[in-house]
Amino acid sequence: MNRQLTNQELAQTFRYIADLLEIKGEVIYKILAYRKAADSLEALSQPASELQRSGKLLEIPGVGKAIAEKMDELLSTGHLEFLEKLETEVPPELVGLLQIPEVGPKKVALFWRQAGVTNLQELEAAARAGKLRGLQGMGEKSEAKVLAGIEALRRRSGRIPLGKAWPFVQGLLADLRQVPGVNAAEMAGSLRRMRSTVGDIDLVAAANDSRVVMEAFTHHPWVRQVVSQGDTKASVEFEHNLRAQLWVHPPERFGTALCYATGSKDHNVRLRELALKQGLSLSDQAFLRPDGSEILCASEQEVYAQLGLPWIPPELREDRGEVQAARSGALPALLDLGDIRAELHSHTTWSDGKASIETMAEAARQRGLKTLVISDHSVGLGVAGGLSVEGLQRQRAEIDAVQQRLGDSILLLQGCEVEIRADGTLDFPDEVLARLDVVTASLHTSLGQPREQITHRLLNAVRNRHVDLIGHPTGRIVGGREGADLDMEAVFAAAQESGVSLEINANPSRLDLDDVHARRALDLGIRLCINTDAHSPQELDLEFFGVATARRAWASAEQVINTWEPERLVSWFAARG
Ligand code: DGT
Ligand code: CA
Ligand code: ZN
Repeated sequence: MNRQLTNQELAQTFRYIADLLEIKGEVIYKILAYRKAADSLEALSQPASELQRSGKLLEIPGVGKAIAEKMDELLSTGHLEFLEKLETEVPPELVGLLQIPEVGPKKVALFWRQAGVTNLQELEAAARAGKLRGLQGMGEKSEAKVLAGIEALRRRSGRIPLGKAWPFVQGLLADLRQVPGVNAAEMAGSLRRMRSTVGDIDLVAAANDSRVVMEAFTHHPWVRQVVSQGDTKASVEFEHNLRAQLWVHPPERFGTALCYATGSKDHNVRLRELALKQGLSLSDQAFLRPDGSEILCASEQEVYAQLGLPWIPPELREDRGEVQAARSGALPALLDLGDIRAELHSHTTWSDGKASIETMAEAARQRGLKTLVISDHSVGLGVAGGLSVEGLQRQRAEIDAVQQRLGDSILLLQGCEVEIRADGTLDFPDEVLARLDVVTASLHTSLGQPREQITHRLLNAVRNRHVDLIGHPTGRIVGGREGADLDMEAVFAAAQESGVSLEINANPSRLDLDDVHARRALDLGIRLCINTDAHSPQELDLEFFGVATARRAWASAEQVINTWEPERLVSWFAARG
């Protein structure tokens, strides 16, 4: 694989080295140097490979001679001798143990050196056999804690957030596409359907000789373990329990294979029912006529056409009425990322954002946006350095100045992400809200309040006539905490009445509203907005995940206010007061 490593991949490698060194017991400043280099790589606006070509790796902040040499070797050869040697000294799977709550590098080293533990299974076995309690500084209690931590880790890593799986798979697919003889390689399964979490990763490749692809896949440098390997299907495991399977089929059958592997299972069942009605059989292996001859479908379009259907976008394939809609020509005209014209929720250095108003505005403009709402936190969210009333006034002056410099290439509006306090009041009085162009109200604190109380609290914000948007309405964190215990039907009813727009927060760790709530809101005629809540220029790219969630909710462009031109947005906000 001679694809250039990305900054992200280099950073991952350096973090991994730092973890191994820490378990090994290396001096701390070396460990910190690798982590610092990883941070710098992630913040770099230019690919490290470009800096390498111009001999400028040392210009990366925090990168000294030793690390620059390693970067150079990684970028040139894809390998690192130092790391390969280190992996023979410290068992690589020990790094995974650092994920266990309250288990740090010192403990891992102890389990390794004194109990011979080299991976999670062995640690669990040792703990269950009572072999940890006798180790230095350990006792029965701390042994039990390790077991509880392992269980917590298992629960947590059951499903992988979309935001982790998606970028990971882009690298994997790019590598597979470079394998000689590979015609196409695509993601399938829940990942292609853009579910907020995925159980495992499904991939489909088209190639006449499957062996070469299988070999490349099972020997990919990220693979930790090959779980199974057959002629047309292989299954592997990466770090952090991430599993992937790859199906390989000849190009003329790629459409059938991709369609099957994309699922969902229930969608496939519907398709098979339709096939049966026509005397056809549709399975993971092939699409067959009654006489047993095969219908070859190179593309998914051909599969659907055989069944008398238009192609159905993967995000809809959940058996939520899409097959029926396809049959009656009633599939929605789904929103596309290209329809998005505005970002209505972003942060700057005026609160906890990382970039200035001007940098954010420039980044938004470069991404083709025509409206950017600057919506820093209000003072109530102390941890985020929120704005006071006086701060808002000074910020308005800076927004005006940046607007002047940028001319009419992009419209900047002053918003504010106003705290909904624990007692349900908003952080600012109405006359302050009235002066803002856009008001977003969000819950960030006391999310554990009982249902009636927290619902009432949110309803107060929904019904305030100055509030335009409700940010990440439930407060859920994907793979983390559940949303607040809200009576969503009451929230929707109030939103319907007040005309407020509910957000799909596009950050993949939120995706809030989720697809099901968003669809319900749309059915009730509530307008949605899809916002990145960007705290840096790069985060503006997260819109993609929000749009995917909206597509899963059957959203059309018209139903999402971010598709509107500046004039229409301005008059809509103005009309709301
Ligand atoms: P996940 O991984 O739990 O997030 O969900 P999926 O949808 O990726 O499901 P997975 O990985 O078990 O299987 C991938 C695809 O393979 C699935 O979307 C449809 C297809 N598939 C798997 N098992 C069956 C089955 O028993 N019947 C049918 N018709 N299709 C199946
Ligand atoms: Ca899957
Ligand atoms: Zn925000």
